[in-house]
Amino acid sequence: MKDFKLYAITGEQFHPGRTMLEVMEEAIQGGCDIIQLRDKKSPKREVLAKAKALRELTRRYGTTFIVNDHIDIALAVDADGIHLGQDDLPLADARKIVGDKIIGISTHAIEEARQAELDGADYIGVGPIFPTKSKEDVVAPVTTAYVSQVAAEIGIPFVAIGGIKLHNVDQVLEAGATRICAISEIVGSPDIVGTCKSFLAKINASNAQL
Ligand code: TZP
Ligand code: MG
Repeated sequence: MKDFKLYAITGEQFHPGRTMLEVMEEAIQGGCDIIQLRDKKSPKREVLAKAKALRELTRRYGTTFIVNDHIDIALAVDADGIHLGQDDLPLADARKIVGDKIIGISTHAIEEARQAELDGADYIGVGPIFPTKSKEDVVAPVTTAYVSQVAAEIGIPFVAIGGIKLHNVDQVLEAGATRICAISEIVGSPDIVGTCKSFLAKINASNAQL
């Protein structure tokens, strides 16, 4: 897959009064190189409509587009990939369906990271690093110690997620992350472009030291 540094996920509850499309377009303009549609509440047809619109937007900008949970929707709109959790379809079965599309897997412990790499995941999510209100099925924060473990051991790309803000991202980067994912800090920002640029400046500065 094309490498990436800043990964934004939709979270419509964080921007009342603004449309998802305008918010995600600003995230792209700020430099996010992956956009994920994550909608666990809407009826499937509405998720499909959002996926179609986001596919159109991301195509226009050449931005990678990932759909959370719904493999069928990802295929229907020709998304670049899917993101799956530990309770979704197993990777080997998902791979049979999506072929060479990107498959990302959420992991919360090193055993899950090792398994995802073994099974052929294209990237893994590592989190939640810090407490977060953006995820309903609350998992205890994995802390930056898990980031360091993954950085030391895992060969495929990984992205840190969960409670990451401009004020705490340096800790995550210092622990070994080179890619950052956020929902609320990006889509809930009054200055999305500025927030993304600040994230990228920190990521780039940290990665330049490697
Ligand atoms: N997976 C692990 S933490 C999380 C997801 C989807 C939510 C991240 O949201 P935020 O607002 O950046 O904490
Ligand atoms: Mg899922």
